[in-house]
Amino acid sequence: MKTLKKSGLSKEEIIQAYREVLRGRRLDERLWQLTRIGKTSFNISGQGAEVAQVAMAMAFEHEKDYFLPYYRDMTACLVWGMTSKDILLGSFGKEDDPSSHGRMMPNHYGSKEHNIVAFSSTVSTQMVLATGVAYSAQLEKSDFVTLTTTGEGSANQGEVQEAMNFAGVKKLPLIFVIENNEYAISVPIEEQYAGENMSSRAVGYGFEGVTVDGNDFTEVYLTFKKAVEDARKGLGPKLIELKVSRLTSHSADDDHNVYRSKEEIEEMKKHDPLDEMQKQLIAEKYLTQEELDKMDEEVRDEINKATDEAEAMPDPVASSLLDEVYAK
Ligand SMILES: Cc1ncc(C[n+]2csc(CCOP(=O)(O)OP(=O)(O)O)c2C)c(N)n1
Ligand SMILES: [Mg+2]
Repeated sequence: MKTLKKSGLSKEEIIQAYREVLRGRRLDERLWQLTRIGKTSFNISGQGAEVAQVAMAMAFEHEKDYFLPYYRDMTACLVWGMTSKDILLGSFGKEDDPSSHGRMMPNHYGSKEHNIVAFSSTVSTQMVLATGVAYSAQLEKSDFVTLTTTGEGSANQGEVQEAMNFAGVKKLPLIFVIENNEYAISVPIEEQYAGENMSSRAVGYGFEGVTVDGNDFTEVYLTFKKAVEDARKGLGPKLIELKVSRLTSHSADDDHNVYRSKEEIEEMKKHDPLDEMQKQLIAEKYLTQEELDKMDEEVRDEINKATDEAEAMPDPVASSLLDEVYAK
């Protein structure tokens, strides 16, 4: 694994990156608690992918670049500008939920303010939409870059091939990401695809693909930084496969102990990216254990406050049902 220092980021930026990783983890833990005590209906989480998502999102200019995420990308959406309260408003299904005003399922992130385009539950359709967004940058001669993500199972949907083919033909400023966590619900990768990896598919569409260890903050950051620079220069799309883990069940509605062995789960937890980044921060003397503990307290306080505030907000009223659904 590369050192954090090799990322070229300042000490402040690296500490901020870790704070985002921690925020993603603690907020997701809160979302699970809320489903378990019956206050919310659903959660699907990115635990195990936080380091990869922070490093990925940090490589973009959030004021102008566009993001079409998928349901596990909460931590990336936080880096892109959404707040813990925004996420909780969606989870509680409140009127002020920026993603859908409480109309959509939780975890379907969107924010007009932050150039995050809300997506469908039909997996991978965001990839086709993303080609449209990226094509508009080219037609309008704007230099914004578009990022879109999906899972490795969903990457086998037909429209992903259509999206990549069109992006390759038009040399769109678009970065495709596959977050490969080795499961599509209960289906392991051996039953999903026969190639050695997923990034090699890019060659068939005329652009470069790479596979990166999602626990390696620096490697992920530098890979995206170069891809974003190239896309902004007009050099076309890239496919980046992030090898991540899924530390939880698929969602709040299943139990992975049914289809994963105890040993497999224990082994995966030994490589929790949050723990690995903490070790790096200490070894490279960015933070002490005491400072890490203090930050944890601060993040927990922030999430407690955001939970109380979001829960106290008004629910949507029936008379507003069709507001925001159709264009005026
Ligand atoms: C077109 C379509 N088929 C099936 C589903 C049901 N579904 C939701 S998530 C999922 C698994 C996706 O696995 P993967 O792409 O690996 O992403 P992960 O959840 O592992 O991040 C499935 C089959 C769906 N939402 N849309
Ligand atoms: Mg998967």
